[in-house]
Amino acid sequence: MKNTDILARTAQLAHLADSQVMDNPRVGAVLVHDGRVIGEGYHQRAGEAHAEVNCLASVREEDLPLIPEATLFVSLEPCCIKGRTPACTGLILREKVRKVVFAQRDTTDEVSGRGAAILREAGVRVKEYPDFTPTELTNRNRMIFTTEQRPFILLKYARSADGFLRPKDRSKKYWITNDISRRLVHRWRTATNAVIVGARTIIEDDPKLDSRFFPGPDPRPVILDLHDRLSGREKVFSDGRIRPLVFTGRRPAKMKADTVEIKEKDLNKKALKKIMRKLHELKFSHVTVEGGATTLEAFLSKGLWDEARIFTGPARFGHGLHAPTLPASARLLRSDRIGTDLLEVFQPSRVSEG
Ligand code: AOF
Ligand code: ZN
Repeated sequence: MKNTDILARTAQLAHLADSQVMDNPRVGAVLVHDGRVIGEGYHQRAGEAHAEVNCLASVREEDLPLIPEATLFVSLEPCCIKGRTPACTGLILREKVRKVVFAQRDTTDEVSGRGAAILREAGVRVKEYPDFTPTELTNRNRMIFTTEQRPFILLKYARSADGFLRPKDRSKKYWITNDISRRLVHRWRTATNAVIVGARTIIEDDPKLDSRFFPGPDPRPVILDLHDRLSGREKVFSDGRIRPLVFTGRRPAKMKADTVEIKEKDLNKKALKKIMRKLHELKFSHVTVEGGATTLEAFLSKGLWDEARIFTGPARFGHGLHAPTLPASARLLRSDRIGTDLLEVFQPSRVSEG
């Protein structure tokens, strides 16, 4: 097997990680002895084991003596600093791995090139493939997080067949999408760090904003309550498994949540900047804005979005609250039928890949 074929497997493994890696890169590792894979692993969660650690931990007892004769393939240069976890170079030397093949250099200053140098100085044979860049390793979340100092922003909403977010008569119960779409949304929620909504959505829909219809972690509810309208008795504060984060003008706010004071009374540039700074500080590399109209419009009008997923259900409301419109320059990436619903995925016109 060619080295790049095995690196392709490390990339596949890296790709299994979701946004729980937070600001860390996605990384996969494979240990090969004499053409046979004896270990595999990937980095799953910020602050937890790196790919190399999980890979070496997966080696079966009877294969342990083979480690010094095996080659460790990693999609990223092994780290040489003690971050939230110990340095992988230390582990590699301790386990007496003598051959390492990796694809990309770590972009972290203290690691870039040094991880490889430390291994070489200790007598490990190291081979790099900097030109190996399969799509699984392109990590837009991380790129946006590091270059723009904000998370990747996904917009998600559902509209009626005639373009409304909700009917005029709010007393009537209404539902736009079907159960499969709803489960899909919960699945997406397991792969995002936060679900952002305006206070009005909390008051009118009283959602829990969790991912109970799909196995996986819940996102953190982030609520924009610039007009201090929440009472603290809404479901998201009592039923939720994750403590919400509320941006509010009131301080201290009486609710079971962490609060960030915000003076602006509407979602202008300054307010959005403050919100982004906080999300970046929390190391959120992926967030989802789920509504309502005002909140979605604010992000859209400032061009602050990276992808939009829009459901269109079969119901017609006739009158109501209009769904936001994407700029004419938005590009349709995909369009899928989900039973009675249509799901369309858009990107802003210019998207840098990375
Ligand atoms: C690796 N293997 O699987 C990952 C690496 O704070 P920590 O402990 O997670 O360490 C962060 C550093 O490790 C940083 O340089 C980041 O780019 C790198 N991530 N390194 O050897 C892995 N996820
Ligand atoms: Zn590491």
